[in-house]
Amino acid sequence: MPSLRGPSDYFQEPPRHPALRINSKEPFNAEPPRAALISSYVTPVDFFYKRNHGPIPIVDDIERYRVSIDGLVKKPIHLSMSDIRKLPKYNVTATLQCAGNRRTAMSKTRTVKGVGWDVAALGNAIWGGAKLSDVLELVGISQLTTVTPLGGKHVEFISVDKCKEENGGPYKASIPLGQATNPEADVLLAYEMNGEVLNRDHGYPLRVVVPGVIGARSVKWLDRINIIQEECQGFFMQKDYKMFPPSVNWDNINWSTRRPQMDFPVQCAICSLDDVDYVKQGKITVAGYAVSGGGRGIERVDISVDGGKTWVEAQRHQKGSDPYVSDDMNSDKWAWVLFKAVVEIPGNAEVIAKAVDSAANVQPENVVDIWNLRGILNTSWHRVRVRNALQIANSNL
Ligand SMILES: Nc1nc2c(c(=O)[nH]1)N[C@H]1C(S)=C(S)[C@@H](COP(=O)(O)O)O[C@H]1N2
Ligand SMILES: [Mo]
Repeated sequence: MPSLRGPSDYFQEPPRHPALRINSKEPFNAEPPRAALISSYVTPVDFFYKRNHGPIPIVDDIERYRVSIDGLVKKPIHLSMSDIRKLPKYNVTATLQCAGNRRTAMSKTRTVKGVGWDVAALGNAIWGGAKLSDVLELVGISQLTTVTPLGGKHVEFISVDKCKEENGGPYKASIPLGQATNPEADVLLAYEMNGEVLNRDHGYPLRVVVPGVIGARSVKWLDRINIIQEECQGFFMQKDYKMFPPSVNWDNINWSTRRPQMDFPVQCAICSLDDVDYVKQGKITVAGYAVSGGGRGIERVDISVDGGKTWVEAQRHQKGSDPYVSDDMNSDKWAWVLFKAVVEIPGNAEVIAKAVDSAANVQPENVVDIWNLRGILNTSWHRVRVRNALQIANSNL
């Protein structure tokens, strides 16, 4: 069995890159600087955001590590890492995004509860592992099953970590059985990230990756897969990561009225500029990422330098240059695209980016319209202010 530590034990955290911006130390929550995030199409593990709800567990005896699959199945089993490695291995390029990405900007209109994130609580990695649909076949659940003979309709993932929100119990989440058994949904039990063994921060030895869905459902440090009738009743499914309307506050909230958030909506952010940035008058490069959930690709990204009156279309980074976007949309349907536009800055300006996905969904214009008390899914148009460096310099004379 993995050795477990208590919720206040943060004395054996793994080493982390010093360039990460730390939003909370215990539990460790950090994101890379904006510019570093878009310096490569595949995010290096060191720069990949880290989102935890407790200390990083230590699974030190890999030979004895087992994942159990039980619940509403006829024959529960225990799988070792070598059992999982024997299954066909898939490499899926998928962007993982925390539902809290861009929360800090949302809290500026009205206070929200949650870890403050800038625009980099996401990353794009090549996840290597077994498909959950293949794993479930080992317990007699065939592809595209939505309900098992024993009434199982959801697949719950239970971790080995310990979180205060679960009163010291493990982090957990679930997805519908139909998604878990659909090979096209590409849900993985991943043991590799960017071709390397998954590291402790990201879920060593095994994590779930649910492409196109908010990061909260991609459970790290997997201990158990439980086939259940109703969706997981854990804190992070029922009392967190739900999208409420702007009228709901902490006095009138009724958690059971909403579903747990799954797919994330269309999102983009400018990463080549900080808010506020000082630039010389003239042409500047506006670059960033765009991504949508549910396997919807990005159709285009629009850039404005006049508050949204006029727009120009951004280019995707070309294949062959680094970073690139695959021509084969199918293989990268879960991944972000990196965009770039060269625009003329009139002086002091607000630079705006908004993305459109393959279903023609567009980001909302204003953050107030999607404000919610947990501060999730801030996908409003991304705005950064630029100031004319020369004007500022002259005014100081
Ligand atoms: N066991 C466990 N899994 C977890 C979490 C956690 O705290 N414990 N955090 C979730 C959240 S909210 C996100 S956004 C992603 C972050 O994954 P990363 O740290 O690999 O970027 O992991 C998810 N899986
Ligand atoms: Mo998250």
